[in-house]
Parts: sequence; structure tokens; C-alpha cells
Amino acid sequence: MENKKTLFSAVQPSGILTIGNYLGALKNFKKLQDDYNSIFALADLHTLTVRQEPENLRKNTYELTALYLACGLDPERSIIFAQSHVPMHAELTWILNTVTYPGELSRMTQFKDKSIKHVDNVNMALMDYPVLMASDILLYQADLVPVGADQKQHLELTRDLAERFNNRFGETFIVPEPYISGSAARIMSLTEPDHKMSKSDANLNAFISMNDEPSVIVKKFKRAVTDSDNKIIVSPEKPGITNLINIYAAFTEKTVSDVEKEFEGKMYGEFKVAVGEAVAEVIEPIRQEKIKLLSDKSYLDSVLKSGADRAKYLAGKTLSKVYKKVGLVPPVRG
Ligand code: AQP
Repeated sequence: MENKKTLFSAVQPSGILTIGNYLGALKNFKKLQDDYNSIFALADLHTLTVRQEPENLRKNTYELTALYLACGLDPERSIIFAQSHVPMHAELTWILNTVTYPGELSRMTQFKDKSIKHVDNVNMALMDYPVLMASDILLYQADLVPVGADQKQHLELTRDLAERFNNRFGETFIVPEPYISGSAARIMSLTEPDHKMSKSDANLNAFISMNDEPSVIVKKFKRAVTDSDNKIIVSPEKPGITNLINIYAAFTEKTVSDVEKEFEGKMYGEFKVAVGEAVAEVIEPIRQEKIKLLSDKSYLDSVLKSGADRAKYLAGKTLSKVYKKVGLVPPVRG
């Protein structure tokens, strides 16, 4: 590892990613990988906290590997791996569970939301999700964690657990900082703009998937829920239009106030088409590149294998330190 700070982030292969995941996470990864020792995981163990079709989970894992690469992650410079290939994530979770209280997990917004959404499957792992996430981050002694705003609460818990462990057993973990990117950090649903855009939404019109073709993207934006007045401005009373302005600004790299000026006096219909076209222009080359990459599974397997080997080395070092601190007898080798 070079003498740089360390960055860790992960995405769940729980479906085809949306432009929310792209803007909140992936878009920043490419920019950040040059400045940090970067580690990007596919959080497949997290995905199991809600019911998955096993075949789909495998397919989505390859999709996400290809998407990471298509978005510009370089497997030589960054470590790209599947969480389930590095057993230390589950092992550290066990240890961190011993310093986590049920009350702090049952209070988490994501746990409460997902418990309502998956009322027939409120399992222990769903509640323990933030502890596995803390393990992901702390294993690599990450300084920085780029996430969307929805993950901020989990990151605060990670910091609490790191500090609690350090206080009880002596300096062990770096306490990580979140990296949350401005107005694109919380992209909202196109059909219910007071809910966040999610890849597992049952309504396909609620999100733009990274697999949507340009014509579909434009069509979905044309149908996006807005209000009845025709002013293209950011306002808490106008969540639909505010969301579209944030999306347009993020995809065109403009400021929100520049976008408001650009569309002053224009009609919603015209603006929606402009948003769709701006998004499609960025997404389409990524989609094409991903299709190419997906045709070579053995290459994707080799990326995940070399990533897991490098991740295991780093994770093993932290886990040994943790085991020693808590008083476990190291196994006799050989
Ligand atoms: N709507 C969003 N706006 C901005 N960022 C977002 N992220 C998720 N939704 C938005 C960020 O994307 C990264 C990967 O997320 P994840 O797959 O680990 O889990 P998630 O936050 O639960 O994302 P989804 O799309 O809502 O997945 P499902 O539907 O499976 O629960 C994270 O950095 C997240 O903040």
C-alpha cells in the first residue's frame, strides 16, 4: 500500500443499481481512487438481509463488478472484491457484536424502514447490518468512507463502535470520516419524491436503472411526479422539481442556481426532456462498456480473486490485532 490515506466503500448487489447509487457513491469512487489507497467491496453478505433469488444475486454480483469497472475503477490501483470472499468480515462482526447494544441497532432508520417493507422477514441479520458494515470499514483501517446521506447514521455507529472498542481494549481502529457529496447525496424516487430512490423499489418508474436505455430514461423522466405550478426552482414545497434539478445539476456538473437560471421561464415538459437527455448521455457509454465486460466472466472472476487476496492480507492483519486485544489465544501455526 502506498503512503496515502485509505478509503473504503461498498455497494450491495441487491438489484441493478440506480442513478441514486451512481451519484451518491460510484461517481465519486473514480475521482477518489487516485488520492487514496482505495478498497471497493461488493456487499453481498449485506444483500442476504432481505430475501434474494439466489440466481439473481449471483447475476447481480457480476453486473456490479462490471459496473465498477465500467465506471472507471482500476483493479490494479484499487482493491475490488466480494465481501463473502473475505471471511474476516463475518469474524470481526462477531467481536463487534460484543460491544454493540440491541437498542442502538433497533433505533436505526434503515432497520425500521426495512422492517416495515419486509414485514414477513425481520431477521437478526437485518438488525445486525450496521455491525457488519462497521466491520467492513474498520478491518481496512479506513480514514474515509464515501456514502450517500442514507448511510450517515450507520457510519456514526461505526465511529461509536471504533471508539468504544479502542477505549476498552486500547488503540486498535482508525475512527473513519464520512464523505457525503452535496445535493446528489440523496436522490429521490421519481414517483414518490419524498422517498429515496432505491434499486429494490417494486415500481420500475420510480428509479432510473444503470441498465435503462436512453429512450426509457427520457420516458421515465417525462412521467416523473412534479407539482402543478410551473416554476423550475428548488423549494421544500416542490420535492419533485427539486429532485430533478439536483439530478440535472449532478449529471451536467452545474450548480443548482445555474440550473435554475438556465430554465427560468421554461415549461416542466421541456425541462424533463433535458434532464432525461443529460442523464442518458452519461449513462449510455457506461452501459455499453458494462455489456462488453459482462461477456468475459473469467476476467471478472480474476478481478474478484486478486482483489480478495489483497483484501484478505489487510483484513487478516487487523483481525489478528483484535483477537490479541480481546484475549483470544493465537492458533499454533504449522
Ligand atoms: N437515493 C440515493 N441517493 C444517493 N445515494 C444513494 N445510495 C443509495 N441510494 C441513494 C448510496 O449508494 C450506495 C450503495 O447503496 P447500497 O446498495 O449499499 O444500499 P442502499 O443504501 O440500501 O441502496 P438502495 O438502492 O436503497 O438499495 P436497496 O433497495 O437494496 O436497499 C451507498 O453509499 C448509499 O448511501
